[in-house]
Amino acid sequence: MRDIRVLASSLRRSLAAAASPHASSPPLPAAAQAAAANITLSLRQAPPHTPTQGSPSHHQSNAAKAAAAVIGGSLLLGYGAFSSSKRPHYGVAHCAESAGGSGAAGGGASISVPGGGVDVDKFLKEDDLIAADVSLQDSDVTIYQFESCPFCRKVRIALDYHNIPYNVVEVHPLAKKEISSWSPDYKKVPILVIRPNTPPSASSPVPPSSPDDPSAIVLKDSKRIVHNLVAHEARRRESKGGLRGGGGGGSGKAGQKESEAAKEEEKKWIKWSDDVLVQLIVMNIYRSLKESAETFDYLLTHPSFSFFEKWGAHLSGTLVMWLVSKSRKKKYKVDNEREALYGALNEFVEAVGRRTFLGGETPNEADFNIFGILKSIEGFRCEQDVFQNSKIGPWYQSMQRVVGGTRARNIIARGTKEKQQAAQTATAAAA
Ligand SMILES: N[C@@H](CCC(=O)N[C@@H](CS)C(=O)NCC(=O)O)C(=O)O
Repeated sequence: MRDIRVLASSLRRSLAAAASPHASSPPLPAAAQAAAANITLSLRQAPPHTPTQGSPSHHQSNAAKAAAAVIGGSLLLGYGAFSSSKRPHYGVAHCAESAGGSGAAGGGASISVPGGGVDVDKFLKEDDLIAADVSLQDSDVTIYQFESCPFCRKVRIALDYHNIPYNVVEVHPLAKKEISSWSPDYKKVPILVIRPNTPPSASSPVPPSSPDDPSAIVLKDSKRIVHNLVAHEARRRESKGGLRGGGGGGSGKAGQKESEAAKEEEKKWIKWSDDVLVQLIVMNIYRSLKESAETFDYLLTHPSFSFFEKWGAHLSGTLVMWLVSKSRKKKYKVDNEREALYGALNEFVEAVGRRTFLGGETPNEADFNIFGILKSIEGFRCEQDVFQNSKIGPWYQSMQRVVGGTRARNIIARGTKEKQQAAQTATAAAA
């Protein structure tokens, strides 16, 4: 019931705002009627048009567009989220990727993972997708992302840790126009585009002209991207005579065995991060309409999108992901999503044991993946709860310390300044 009230008030706010972004509004019923008359199922091709501010037709069509965006978006997204396993491409249903593939679920699976989970080996097969002579610190590196996407944060964390400066392009979760022209077949984020040994473009990054653009290395899927970044940087360090980080293992046969065991352990927890942790995060950050709206609030303050793009995606995303969270709970047989999340994190902490990181003295890929996923809920209610109720704090702080600040050149922090400050204070206090 409370959920319905939150959605109703959110919709009311949106319609009222749509009717009157700057000036006085037409009466709501007229706006709603206009909306009903103008509903189209596609948000993608809203014609660019700039009617004179303040004219009644401007207000009416604004309201109509916003409402059409919400309803049309919800239908599209609902379809995207609940249809077959070939789902996808209606993006606010983001981060709802079902586990699929083969192999046993990863370590510490505190929820049962139907279908065996993600086939990690597939993504970890190649580690040389970035040529050895590429200095990422001197290249033009761009991540195409959604701000609250856990998969995207994994990549940003790996870039930050390795001191690789990068640009961020925020992709609109419905239209995805930022990637659709050059990545027609893969419409998920993150995508990392590297222009080797090229000074970064000063303002807006240049997208590759096509997926096969020979001047760019285009990497897809967070696990593959993190794997290649970590392997590439380790090789570069080694070739300069430095130490290879993570993994553990000494010399000789015993050392080899130890390092094989460490690799297996790392792989197991990478798999767990997608099979278990991401699923639990999705269930938690969208568990009520209020928390679901909080997750999409970044859209409302993001300067890249128009008013309609913001509200259309915010409202439809809030609704659809709330429904997705409910269906995930059922599918994974989770009674209490918060308790399941605390339990899962505690299992990971237990596996880390007396080490600083799962990788030992330095983080390994599993540490990056897990930390990235948790970073995606920064400032959210869920993050505060996690710090207060699980044992993840010390490991999290160690990760924060070694990863350091962001190397993104153009990061747009979430929310208004006041909201960001409040979230930072709350997070610092809780941690
Ligand atoms: N296996 C992919 C999953 C990426 C993914 O599902 N990304 C979501 C955002 S959290 C997405 O782009 N969804 C849009 C869609 O499915 O169309 C990875 O690890 O990168």
